[in-house]
Amino acid sequence: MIDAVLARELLSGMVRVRRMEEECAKLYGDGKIRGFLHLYAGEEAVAAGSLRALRPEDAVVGTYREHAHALLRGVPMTSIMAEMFGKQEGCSRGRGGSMHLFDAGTRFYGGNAIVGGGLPLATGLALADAQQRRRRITACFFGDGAVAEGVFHESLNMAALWRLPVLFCCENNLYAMGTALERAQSQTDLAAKAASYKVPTATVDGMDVLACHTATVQAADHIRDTGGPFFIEFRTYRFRAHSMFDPELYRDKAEVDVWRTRDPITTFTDRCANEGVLDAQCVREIEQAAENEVQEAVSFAEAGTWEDIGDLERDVLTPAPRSIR
Ligand SMILES: Cc1ncc(C[n+]2csc(CCOP(=O)(O)OP(=O)(O)O)c2C)c(N)n1
Ligand SMILES: [Mg+2]
Repeated sequence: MIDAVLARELLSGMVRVRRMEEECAKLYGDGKIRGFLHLYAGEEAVAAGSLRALRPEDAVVGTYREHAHALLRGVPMTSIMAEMFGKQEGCSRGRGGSMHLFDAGTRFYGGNAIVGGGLPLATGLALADAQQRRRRITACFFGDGAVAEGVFHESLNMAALWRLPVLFCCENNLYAMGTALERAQSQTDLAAKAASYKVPTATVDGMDVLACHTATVQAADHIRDTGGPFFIEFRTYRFRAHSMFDPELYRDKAEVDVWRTRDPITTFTDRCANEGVLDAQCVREIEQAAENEVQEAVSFAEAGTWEDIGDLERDVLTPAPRSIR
């Protein structure tokens, strides 16, 4: 029997992310959000299940597909939305946008536009914790595409060799932009790569929020007990295009439709109903609360202010040469 409090939190986490991002897609169409936008629909169970297993003193590092991680880490939806709009009230003061959400207060060390860029950052944060003898974890989220990068191998090797408390969370959604995993990597069992560095691993159904949560609790316990790293491969799928500019020519619609039958929100809702853990009224309350939160976030972002043009070079260490000013 699933614990009712946990079930409610997990479902609420996934619903909040889904609703927020549906609104982002709409706002993108309206020209309110511009630049790059990478949505997480289909993968919500990974962030909702795993982040619930961390403690406030732990740190989190994300990718450019990081709205869910920021939100579920505790960054207010208002400041996330304002950041997407480019307003000063955003968590990165409007200078980062969708790919660069950041909030030191919740130890959310960003969004990162560089594939694999978060891996050495997380390893460095964990090195600092190890040296200071702080028993905390740095959770690092990255995609299957990052596993092909050199920094993945350097970071795993270093974390294993020096026993650093990094939780490597690989979100394997089978594609890196338009490149299918088996077209790019000779070893498609990604946990095997981590194991080759003697990092303990788990491979989890990333569409099952409870499985994601349980695996992360166990991994976090292991890291706290041993001080060393752990690698989890979450097998998941993104329902939408890679970004707002992707015509999706590399996969069949039928494949997406099959995965959509495993939607982590509907499957978990059904399971909770079948087991008598959450009733329809409770689910409606969760949906309504998410809806209210999204509307409040959009109003906050709309009411936000643009940075003054005179501040353009503030915090820029090297001013632009005169010729291009
Ligand atoms: C170092 C680097 N190389 C290439 C790119 C271009 N790029 C952006 S996203 C992406 C795919 C990454 O896929 P994956 O790691 O599986 O993450 P997903 O988008 O599937 O969540 C690539 C190649 C980049 N941003 N950084
Ligand atoms: Mg991927």
